[in-house]
Amino acid sequence: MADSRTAYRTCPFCEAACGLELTLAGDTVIAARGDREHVFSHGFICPKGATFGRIDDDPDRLRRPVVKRGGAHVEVDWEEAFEVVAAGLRPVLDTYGPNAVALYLGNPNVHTMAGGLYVTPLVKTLGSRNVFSASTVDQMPKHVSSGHLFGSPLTIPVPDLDRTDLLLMLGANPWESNGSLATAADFPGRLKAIQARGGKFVVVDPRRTRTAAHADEHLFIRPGADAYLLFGIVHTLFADGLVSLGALAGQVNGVETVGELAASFAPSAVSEVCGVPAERIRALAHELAAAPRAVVYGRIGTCTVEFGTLTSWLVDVINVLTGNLDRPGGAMFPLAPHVRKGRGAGKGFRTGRWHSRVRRLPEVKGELPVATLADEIETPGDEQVRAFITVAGNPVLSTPNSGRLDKALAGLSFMVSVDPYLNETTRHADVVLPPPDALRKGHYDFSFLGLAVRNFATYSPPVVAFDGPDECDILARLTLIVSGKPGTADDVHEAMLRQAGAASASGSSPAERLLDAALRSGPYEGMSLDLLLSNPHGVDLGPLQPRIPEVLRTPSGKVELDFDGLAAEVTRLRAALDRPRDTMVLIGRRHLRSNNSWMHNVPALVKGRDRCTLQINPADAARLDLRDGDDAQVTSRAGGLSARVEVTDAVMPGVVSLPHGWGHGLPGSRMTVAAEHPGVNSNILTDETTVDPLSGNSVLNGIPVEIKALAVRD
Ligand SMILES: Nc1nc2c(c(=O)[nH]1)N[C@H]1C(S)=C(S)[C@@H](COP(=O)(O)OP(=O)(O)OC[C@H]3O[C@@H](n4cnc5c(=O)[nH]c(N)nc54)[C@H](O)[C@@H]3O)O[C@H]1N2
Ligand SMILES: Nc1nc2c(c(=O)[nH]1)N[C@H]1C(S)=C(S)[C@@H](COP(=O)(O)OP(=O)(O)OC[C@H]3O[C@@H](n4cnc5c(=O)[nH]c(N)nc54)[C@H](O)[C@@H]3O)O[C@H]1N2
Ligand code: SF4
Ligand SMILES: [Mo]
Repeated sequence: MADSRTAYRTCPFCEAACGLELTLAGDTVIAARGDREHVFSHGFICPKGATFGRIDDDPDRLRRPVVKRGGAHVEVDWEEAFEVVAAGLRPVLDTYGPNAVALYLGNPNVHTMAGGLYVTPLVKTLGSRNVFSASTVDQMPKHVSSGHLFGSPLTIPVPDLDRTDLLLMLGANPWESNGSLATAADFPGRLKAIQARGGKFVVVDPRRTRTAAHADEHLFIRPGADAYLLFGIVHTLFADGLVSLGALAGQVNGVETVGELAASFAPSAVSEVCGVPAERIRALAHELAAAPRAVVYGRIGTCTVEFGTLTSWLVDVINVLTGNLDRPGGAMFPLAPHVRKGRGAGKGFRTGRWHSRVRRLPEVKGELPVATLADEIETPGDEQVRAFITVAGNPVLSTPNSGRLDKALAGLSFMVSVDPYLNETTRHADVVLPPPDALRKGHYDFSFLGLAVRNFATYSPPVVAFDGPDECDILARLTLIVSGKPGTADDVHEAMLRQAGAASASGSSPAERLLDAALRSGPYEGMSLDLLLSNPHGVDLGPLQPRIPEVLRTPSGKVELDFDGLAAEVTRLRAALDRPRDTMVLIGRRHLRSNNSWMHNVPALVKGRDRCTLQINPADAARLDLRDGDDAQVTSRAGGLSARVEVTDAVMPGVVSLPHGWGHGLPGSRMTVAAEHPGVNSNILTDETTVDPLSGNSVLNGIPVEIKALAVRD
C-alpha cells in the first residue's frame, strides 16, 4: 500500500517479549508479524501478538476518563476526572489515614513502563499497609524462596534452555503460556531444540497438556503434591551419594540441614501421595545427577498451591545439589541492561515487617496477600479499607473467592481504576482513568529482561504520537493527589528525574530519560537509550554468564539453603502426608489465545468452540453419570457454579480443570465481544481462607470440589 509504513516494537502481552513487525496505514495497524531480524525472537509470534492493533482499535476501549453518575459511567475530561478522584480520596486519607486506602496492582504493570517506573512512587507516597497485587495469585512463592536462598526476592534463576541436556518441568505449560519467570520467545522451539541435540525434557502435570504431549516423558501428579516428589528426589540425592555442588562448593550453607529435612521423604514414603512410582522418583534423581547439564524448572502449578514456597525452594535446592545452579545449561541468573551489578553480599531478605489487620497475615515484599483484601474491606474498625485504587487489575475474576470480593467492592465509599476497560472489576469504580493503547506508549521490559534465557536489550518508542496524559502522567497525578501537595504531574516527573540523576539524560519523555539514566549506569559498556533507538531489532548481549557470588545479597555472601520457618513448614508438609484425599480437586488451565481475563474482547481470540469447559476424566464422568456437553454443578467451600462438561483423558482421574479469566457480561461492564462468550468465573470456587503461609500466595490449584450432573438428558 502506497501510504503504509513499517514499525518495530516489542509485544507487551506476555513474558516472551517477541519482536513485532507492524504495518500501519495512517495510525492503524493493518498487519502484525513476527520480526525476523529480532535478536531474541527471530520472527516467532503467537495468535495474541498477531492481533496487536485490535486491542488498540477495540471500540469498547475507553479513550477518555469515565465517572459514575446515577449508576452509569459517563465520559468527562481529564481535569474533571482528577478533581473527582481528589474529592473521593482526600477525605478518606485525611479522616482515616493511609491504611484506609487499598491499592491493587494487576499483572500488566510488569508489562508497562509506567508500572516499572511510576508504581513505586505511588506506593511510597500513599504509605498504606494495604498494598495488594497479582503477585500473590502468581509467583510470590518464588520471590520468597529466592529471597531466602540468594538474599533478594528479585534474584530469580531461569532455566538455560538453549544449553541444557535435561529439563524437568513442573506445573508449566509453555506451549500455551509462552513461558513465565523464564522469558524465552519461541519456548516450544527451544524445547524441540533440546530434543534435536539429543537431550530431553520431562513434564510433571496433572493434565496431559500440549507441552506434556511434546515431552519425552509426562508424569501425572496429584495437584499440590510436587513438594513430595521433589523431596523424594532430594532424599535420593543424599541417600545414594549423588550430592555434588560442583563449582558452588564452598559457596553454599545449609546442605546438611537439607539432608536432615529430606530424611523422612524417601521415594517409597511419598510415591502414593504424589502418584509417581517410587522407582521413577529415584531414577529421576539419578538422571538429574548424571546429566552433564540439567535443570529443574517450576511455574504456576508449583506456586499457586498450599506448599508453594517450599516447592519453589525445592526446585532450586535440586539445582544446587546437582551442581546445576549458575552453570551453563543449568539454572542461571540473567543480567538485565538497566540493573547494577552487586558486591556479592547484602542485607538479606525478611518478611513480616507488618501484618494485615484482620487475619494477621505477614507482609511479603511490601505487600499483603490479596486473599485477605475482602476481609480488610468488610471488617469494621478504624483502619477498615474504605477507598480502593486499582492499576491494571481485574481481581473480581483473578483472585480467590472473587464472588465475595465482588460484593465487598460494591460497599466501598470510593474507587478509582487506571484501566482501558469497564470490566468486572472497574465497573465498581467511581472513576476510570484509561491509559493510551500500546501503539501510543514506549515499551521497555524492566521485568522480563532480568528473566530472559539469553541477555539482550530492546526499547520500542511510541509508534503513534499521543497528546493526552500517558500512563506515567496518570500515575504521577495520582501520586500527587495522595501526597496532598499542590502541583502538577510535571513536579512528580521532575522529582523522579532529579532523584535518579537523570535530569540531563536523553529522551523525549520522562520515562525515556529515566530509562536512559538506568541504562548508562548499568553493567554493559556503551549501553544507552540512543543505542537501543538505533537498533530496532534489539541488541544481543550474549548467553547467560555465571554470576555467583556477585549476584548474591545474603549477609554471608553465600547461597543459604536454610532459613527461619523452613523446618516448621517441612513438619507441616510431613503431617499433611496423612490427610484424607477422597474428594475431587479442581485445577486451572490456560489457552494460547487467552491472556488472563482481559483479551476476550478481541473477536479473533474468542472465536471457535467454547473453551471455558470443565475437563473431567472418563472414569470420573462415568461414575458421576456425566457426558460430554452436559452441564455440571461444581461446588466448593467458597461457592458454586455450573459449567459445561468436556470428557477427556487428558486430565488424570480425581482432577477436573476449568480455566480462569472467564465470567464476563456482568451488569455495568462494557466488553461487548467478551459478553457474548461469557464463560464462568473459576475463582468463584477457589478459597481465600487458605494461603501458602510463607508467601501469602493464594491456593488456586488443588481445590476440593463436589460435582453433580445438572441437566436432565432426554
Ligand atoms: N484460578 C486461577 N486464578 C488465577 C490464575 C490461575 O492460574 N488460576 N492466574 C493468576 C495470575 S498468574 C495472574 S498474573 C492474575 C492476573 O490478575 P489481574 O492482573 O488482576 O488480571 P488480568 O486479567 O491480567 O487483568 C489485567 C487488567 O489490566 C488492564 N490492562 C491491560 N493493559 C493495560 C495497560 O497497559 N495499563 C493498564 N493500566 N491496564 C491495563 C485490563 O483491562 C485488565 O483490567 O490472575 C491470577 N488468577
Ligand atoms: N495464552 C496465555 N498465556 C499466558 C497467560 C494466559 O492467561 N494465557 N497468562 C500469563 C501469566 S500471567 C502467567 S503467570 C503465565 C503462567 O505460565 P504457566 O505456568 O506455564 O501457566 P499454565 O499454562 O497455567 O500452566 C500451569 C500448569 O500447571 C498445571 N498444574 C496445576 N496444578 C498443578 C500441581 O499441583 N502440580 C503440577 N506439577 N502442575 C500443576 C496445570 O495443569 C497447567 O498445565 O502465563 C502467561 N502467559
Ligand atoms: S508469545 Fe507473548 S510476546 Fe510473543 S507474540 Fe505471543 S503474546 Fe506477544
Ligand atoms: Mo501471572
